[in-house]
Amino acid sequence: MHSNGVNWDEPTRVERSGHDECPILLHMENTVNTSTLRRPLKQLAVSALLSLGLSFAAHAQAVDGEVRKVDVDAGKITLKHGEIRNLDMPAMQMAFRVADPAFLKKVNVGDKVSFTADKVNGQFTVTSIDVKK
Ligand SMILES: [Cu+2]
Repeated sequence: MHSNGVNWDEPTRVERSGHDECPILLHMENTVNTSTLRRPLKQLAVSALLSLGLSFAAHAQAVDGEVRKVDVDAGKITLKHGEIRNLDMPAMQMAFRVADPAFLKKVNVGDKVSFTADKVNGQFTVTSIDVKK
């Protein structure tokens, strides 16, 4: 299941062998288990939102985080983050892809950030990020 179900590519493995192994595996399991249970609910929620004329993107909630690593070559950022409710993810440290490579230019290791994340093509992806003053 780990090799087929979820697309963790090679750069991620380097991270996992370091310090992130348990948390990432933990929330991979969570994601697999809850996605089948929650699908009907999500579809209901989507139709409800659409019928109200609200944007579907509005469900991604801003999350506090701290930048731990920026990997421009791999297009990844490692964040220590708080709970991400829209991904059913507890607080942890992990690597994300980024929706826009420009995100990696505007943050530095140690920055406190506010970001949104979603699952894009099966991969946890930062969809917006801002450094907190
Ligand atoms: Cu996480």
